[in-house]
Amino acid sequence: MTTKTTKRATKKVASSSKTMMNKAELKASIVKHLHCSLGTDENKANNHAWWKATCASVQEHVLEGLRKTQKSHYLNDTRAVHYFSAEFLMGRLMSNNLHNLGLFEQTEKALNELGVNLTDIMEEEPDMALGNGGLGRLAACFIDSLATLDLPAVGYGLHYEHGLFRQEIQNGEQIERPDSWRDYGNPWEICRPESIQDIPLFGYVETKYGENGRINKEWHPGHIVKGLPWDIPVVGYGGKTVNVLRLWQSQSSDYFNWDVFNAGGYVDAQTENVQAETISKVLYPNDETQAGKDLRLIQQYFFSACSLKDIIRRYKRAHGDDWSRFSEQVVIQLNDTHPAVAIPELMRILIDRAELDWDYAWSICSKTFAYTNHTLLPEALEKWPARMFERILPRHLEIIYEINRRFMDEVEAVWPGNNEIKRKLSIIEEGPDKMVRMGNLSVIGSFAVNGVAEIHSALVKKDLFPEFNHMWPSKLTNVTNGITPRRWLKACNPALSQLIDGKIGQDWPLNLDKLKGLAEFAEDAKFQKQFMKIKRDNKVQLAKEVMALTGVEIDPNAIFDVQIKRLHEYKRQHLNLLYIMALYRRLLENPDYDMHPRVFLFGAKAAPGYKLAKDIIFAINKVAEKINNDARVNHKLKVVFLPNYRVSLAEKMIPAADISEQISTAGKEASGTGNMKLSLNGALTVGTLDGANIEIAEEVGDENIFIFGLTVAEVEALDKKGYNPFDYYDNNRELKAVLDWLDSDYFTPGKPGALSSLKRSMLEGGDHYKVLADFTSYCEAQSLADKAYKEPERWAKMAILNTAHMGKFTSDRSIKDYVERIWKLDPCKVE
Ligand code: GPQ
Repeated sequence: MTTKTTKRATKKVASSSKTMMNKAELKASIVKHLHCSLGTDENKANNHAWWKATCASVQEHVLEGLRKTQKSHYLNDTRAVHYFSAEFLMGRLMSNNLHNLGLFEQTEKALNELGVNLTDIMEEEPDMALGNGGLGRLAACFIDSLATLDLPAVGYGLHYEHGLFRQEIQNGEQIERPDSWRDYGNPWEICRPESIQDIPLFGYVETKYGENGRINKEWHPGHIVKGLPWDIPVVGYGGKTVNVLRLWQSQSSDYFNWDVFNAGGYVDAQTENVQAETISKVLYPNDETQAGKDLRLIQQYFFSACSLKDIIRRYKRAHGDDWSRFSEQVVIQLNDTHPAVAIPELMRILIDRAELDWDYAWSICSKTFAYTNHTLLPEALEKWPARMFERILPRHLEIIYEINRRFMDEVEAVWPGNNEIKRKLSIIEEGPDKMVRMGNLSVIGSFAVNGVAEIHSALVKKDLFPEFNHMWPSKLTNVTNGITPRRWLKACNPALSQLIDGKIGQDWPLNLDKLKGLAEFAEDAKFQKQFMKIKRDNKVQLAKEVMALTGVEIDPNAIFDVQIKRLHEYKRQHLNLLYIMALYRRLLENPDYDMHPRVFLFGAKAAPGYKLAKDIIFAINKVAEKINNDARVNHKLKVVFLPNYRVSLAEKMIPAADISEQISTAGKEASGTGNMKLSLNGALTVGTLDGANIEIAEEVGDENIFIFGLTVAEVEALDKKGYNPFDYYDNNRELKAVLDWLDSDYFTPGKPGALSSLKRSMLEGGDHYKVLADFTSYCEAQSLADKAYKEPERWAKMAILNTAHMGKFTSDRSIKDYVERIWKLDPCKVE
């Protein structure tokens, strides 16, 4: 049975490359680009030139696919989803594009014959790091799946000149350096000056009384900035549909309205004079905190307004001024609240420009938008001071007030006379400084709202938006996140992919449920050996990388225990650190302490202004330094902090991981997606019952995952009762000892107290994230993991079953859920 599938799949994958280019043609094309696009030749070319020439050659196919796709979508007048996101964490594109076009092996061979190594030249590509973490990477996985499933879709975002900062570690501390990903050009993107948009900002609103009693509002903007689109083609797996990620760059338009200035529209010309080019200069490196900066709101408005104009231009080309079909053709997904200002912007266009009446405009608008919530953390829920909003977007604030006024009438109808509920649901937060709540605006202005994992969506309904859920019971829903198996297994773990191909056929990247077929080999000794040999080879590879990056030698026979994600207290890297310190103590007290050697690997960036997060990075590095240089223990224990964690580094770490740390406080991690990537690559999770961990546990079975810690309900109960971290500190000798250790100068010789802020946050600070409460249970789970690793067959079986049961977490499934529950889209095949 399996051979049959293999054959069919081989045919499918091969056919896409056959219609493209054979090896000889590829060689000729790459050399042609080396000569004609780069002006160099085979003797002189370095890896960078080869990389660029290869990109140019691949891009020929990509653009052909793009042209055909756009034509198809146009001719079929398709309904399309427009994914609005302030972040797209794309990483590198070469390997992905080659795999999706079915050209990877051919290209590898062609280059080989030219004396060039594909793996080496792929290292030349800078990551497109236009995002912070999970939210941005989710957007990237989603556009991969949308193209793969032949769904008409456009990703819309910002063309940041500088992506997420490059992290250096100096003396254990994080130093931020600018990320200049485009310094030497980006061979994948296409500039589209023909689609430039003008975006107004600032100024004032004039009220005009028209004929037939209609009151018209006219916004006299103070500035206009230009939005220049850059298109990044997004190649679906199989290479048929090529969608577009359209990113806007801001440019000065030299438009300055003297009229407005003279009319007193400027309160303070100085503060309003935002330099146009700065709008798309930098990505805000705050993950899940709200930066109260003018520029951030301007960025959000800028890309939302550019994108809406772009959508409307395309719609009008087919439907003229007939707005009746707009929401049939257009659905806009708001990736968190960052683009929520698109809601009043569409209302403004419909009322002020198209002169529709309010009710009609609102009926269109509220059928167009859908909103994804990615967090329950109160500090991440965006709010803008109304005064600032008014200064930057005066007309939009008026519209928001009107949306709110009408909405308050609806609330009144449901809860007559209940001012408390009104206060809570209002888009405007009352107080000395009125605030605009973007979350409430998003829920009110959208026809669907989703959380990103079952538990998260349940908590969105129960705790975050219970009244909205009461008013519109079917509006709130769940779509569990997913990851693209093309990048996160096929491309990043080629050896494992080939092993899987040989067992179950080659079509699992499109049908991830097929991985279930591996389960029958979970106890097969030969398969276990092959599976674990690949894991070991990947670990050898990573060990080399670790040596090159940090100079630390690690043993591939040790357990590779990996925690990779943004640095945040709720993600609890410091819980991991306390456990490492506890192991260190145990080994010092008892050199024969029984444990399998373990290497703890971290990758994490901290928001530059997040002091404690940076302190945690410092502490990890200082503890690592001490342990790695302590001959008494370092045959059993090593700690590595890999600098500048990013997509391309994740692609090297994930295939080599044995243990996946997913240890957030229950209720705090909306979903997590790294958890899925690691498990897919055969790492076992040590995790809490939080976010998608819960669904991972359901899929792999309790016996193939190490669950520990308080549940959401237990966290709630503890909070209710009153949580006191000293209860744990005073009653656990080991915990007390490691916490006190942080106060000494053991890890920071001559500088006692250099790590004390961690301890303080977990004691006097109240231990907001319950690190101490979960410590004992975490240690127990880790011991169980250690014990399991000492039984190689059992471990191999568990690892295989993790890979086998990740089918649910393909982003193709997430996208199908969105299509079915929210977007109602039809695929459009491209011939
Ligand atoms: N997430 Cl609000 C981010 O990466 N950045 C953010 O600003 C917010 C959420 C993450 C979230 O923490 C993860 O649990 C999710 O898996 C991820 O979004 C994608 O939904």
